[in-house]
Amino acid sequence: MSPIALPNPLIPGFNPDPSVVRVGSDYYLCTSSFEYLPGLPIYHSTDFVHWDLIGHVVTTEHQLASANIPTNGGAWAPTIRHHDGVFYVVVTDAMGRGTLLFSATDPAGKWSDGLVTNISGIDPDLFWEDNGDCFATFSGLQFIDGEFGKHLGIQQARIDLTTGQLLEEPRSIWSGVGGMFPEAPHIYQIDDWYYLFIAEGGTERGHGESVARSRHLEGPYESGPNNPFLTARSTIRPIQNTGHGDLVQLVNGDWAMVLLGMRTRGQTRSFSSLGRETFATNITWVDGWPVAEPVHPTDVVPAPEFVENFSGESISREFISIRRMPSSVSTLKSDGLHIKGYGASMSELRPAFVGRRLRRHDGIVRAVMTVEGVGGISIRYDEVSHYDIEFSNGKVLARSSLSRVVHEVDANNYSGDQAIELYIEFVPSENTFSIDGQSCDFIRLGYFDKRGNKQHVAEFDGRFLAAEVACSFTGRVVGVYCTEGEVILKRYSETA
Ligand code: 6LW
Repeated sequence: MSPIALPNPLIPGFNPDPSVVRVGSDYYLCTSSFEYLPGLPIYHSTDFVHWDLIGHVVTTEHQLASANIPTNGGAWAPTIRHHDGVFYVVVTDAMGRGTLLFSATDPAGKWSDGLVTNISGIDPDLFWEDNGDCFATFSGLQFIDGEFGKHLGIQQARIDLTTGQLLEEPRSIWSGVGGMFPEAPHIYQIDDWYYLFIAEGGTERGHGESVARSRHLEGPYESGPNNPFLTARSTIRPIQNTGHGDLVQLVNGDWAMVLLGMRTRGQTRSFSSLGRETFATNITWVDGWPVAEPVHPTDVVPAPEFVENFSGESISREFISIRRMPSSVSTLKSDGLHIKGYGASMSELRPAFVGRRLRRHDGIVRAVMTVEGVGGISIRYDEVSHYDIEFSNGKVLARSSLSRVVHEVDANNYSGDQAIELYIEFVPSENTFSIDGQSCDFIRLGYFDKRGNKQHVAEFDGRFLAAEVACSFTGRVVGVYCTEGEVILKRYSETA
């Protein structure tokens, strides 16, 4: 039987550091969310091909140190596991509360508040021995004052899940085959072996996945014969940065690994507009070692489209806000989603913003809104890297935060109480060796005039909003903001 045709990306839009667990015929997958709330999305599938967002681990600001988290910090690299009827997510709240342990009986939520563990490192994993003892395995990258950046290799210790405390001194069990930042460990027991999967080489182009095995959980671990057994480094494959994998046995008995990767455009210097997404690949076993197929893009599931008319009882689960919950800046009423500004612009840490992970490379985001005050659509990586298309006082303005460029045009007699439709459009580059062809895309910002024609206000090079250039670990997030007064958002779409 041939392995199932996996869609790649498996989950488009910024969804790095995936971890997956199968419970019967249900798969649950969790990814990193950094400073965005709700945080730690849980995706569900019954066929491993179609995935629905069913909920989030983090649905209140206090579960993470979200309100004040620096950019790059927040929810990093969760592991999701299921044991004795309980789901666990163990995760680093980087530069925040530390390494946290969440639990729930229903993976859609509600999850616990998060126990603070004494794990000193990142990328924690949980593994249970048959006698019920639980072990935490993690990357010993130190974040504590005075030791910042020191790396103790992959560490392991028994953990008490009721207190979150390690029951012994952690021991170093392996450090990979020499790539920088050995991280993202996961332990599996298969036949008579304990397998340790790790990522190494850094999450950029050198990224890869390595494996070691032992007859004993605590080691010694023997390195696999072909490490890293999965990497795209020094190749021209369209999916780069592959690594940070988590293994799962599918219902049909086959093995697959979910992992992060980046779809890039350009040539030797290429750019990834959406950041690190979730991919998957088939795994086979040769002489007791995993062999991974290189990760190829497939169109098993077409690029998604999204339309929200705000006519339901609640807004789509896909909406996220920055360092706060969407409900703290927006209220759903019969005429649309009301977003209230309080003076914070998109260059500040906690703007009044409600958006989504951008999931398409090409296409257009459109938002119909009334603006009493100042508001618009923003495409952002972080507070330093964003482009905005904004309406206020009868004018439409396009802003590039990076080059401090602002274009402003009269909006053909639109006033605040009339709905205006703003857009941000993505035009992928030709992917050739010409100067333009080496970017990832061009981003056009504008509005629809009263005859329904597009009026471009500005076009910016997309490579400045790409994972290789922006400082943050995330990807593009697009949404509607209000700096002052009130925006009433009536329709929001992301389509071809
Ligand atoms: C994640 C780690 C990593 O914890 O980036 O560089 C962190 N690698 O595995 C955030 O995604």
